[in-house]
Amino acid sequence: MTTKRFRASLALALLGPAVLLGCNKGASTSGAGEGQDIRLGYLVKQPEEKWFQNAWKFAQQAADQYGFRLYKIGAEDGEKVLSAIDNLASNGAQGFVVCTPDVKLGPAIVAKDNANKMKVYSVDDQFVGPDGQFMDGTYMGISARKIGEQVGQALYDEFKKRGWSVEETGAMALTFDELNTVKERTDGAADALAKAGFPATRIYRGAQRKMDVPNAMDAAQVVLTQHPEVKRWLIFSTNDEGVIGAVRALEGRGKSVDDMIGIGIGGSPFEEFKKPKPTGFYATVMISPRRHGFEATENLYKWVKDGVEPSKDIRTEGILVNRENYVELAGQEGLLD
Ligand code: FCA
Repeated sequence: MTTKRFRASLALALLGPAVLLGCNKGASTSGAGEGQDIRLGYLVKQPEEKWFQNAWKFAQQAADQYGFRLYKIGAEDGEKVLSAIDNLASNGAQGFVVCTPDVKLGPAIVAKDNANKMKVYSVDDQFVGPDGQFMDGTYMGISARKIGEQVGQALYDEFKKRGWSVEETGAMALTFDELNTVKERTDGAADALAKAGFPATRIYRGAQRKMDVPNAMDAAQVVLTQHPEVKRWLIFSTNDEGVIGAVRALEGRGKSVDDMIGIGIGGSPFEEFKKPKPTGFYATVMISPRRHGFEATENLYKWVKDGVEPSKDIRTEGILVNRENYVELAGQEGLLD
């Protein structure tokens, strides 16, 4: 046994009685200082993305409130996730929240947790087993299809409001179908648009390789090159970054705010809303990094400390925000600091 591992085992051994003590006291106790010996991780697949930075911010608030130590780790690929779990174990962590860079890593992550006796709470991207099915485990995700439908309906409403003709309008869907939460979002948006009356045949899909702005720009360029006949665009994607990428690609081709309506998912494009003149980024369905950050970490903390297992599958909701109401609505969520 390495010295590090020995120390980790020692920390766990010392922690045992504290956990039992917490059990006797029940789930509601969280007196200051009680959580001193608890150490948790929060691993994210894309640390440069605002969504994950906000989730970390709120997770840290939970750590400050309950007095546990939080390790925030960027884990962009499989190797980094697995070595991060080993490092957490060496540091005496008892569990972690994770948005995995690849859902197929689920079995490997769970095997490592079991070996290290850590609790794992997956968020956003749900682990998939070797049979292609979701794995049984503790998970908090967004209500992906419903949120996608909100996007599609809002796009249609704005399309009607502007009085655009169907003949000159196309819808661009930038997707990443390998990831279920993302496919559900874009399928939901496409279905809602079609149900509202927009022709499904005028919805054009582009595949992203990664869910960030540069990859969305590339995917958008492909769609735009394939459809030079389209004058005006409705845009939806996996997240805000996807829509911003498409908006920038259209701007690069000389299109203006009057030629596009983009609606994201996330709730972080406030730089777009702050610009003195509106851009093609018309609105976003704001999801809750507070819940995925604070609440998931708080649930994990109580699970470790009191043995209170969280609900296995929590789906969070979204709300549509735009330039007019984001200050109030995002402010209430603590997203403007
Ligand atoms: C996925 C996406 C992120 C965010 C999150 C809730 O992980 O990649 O951008 O939307 O779901």
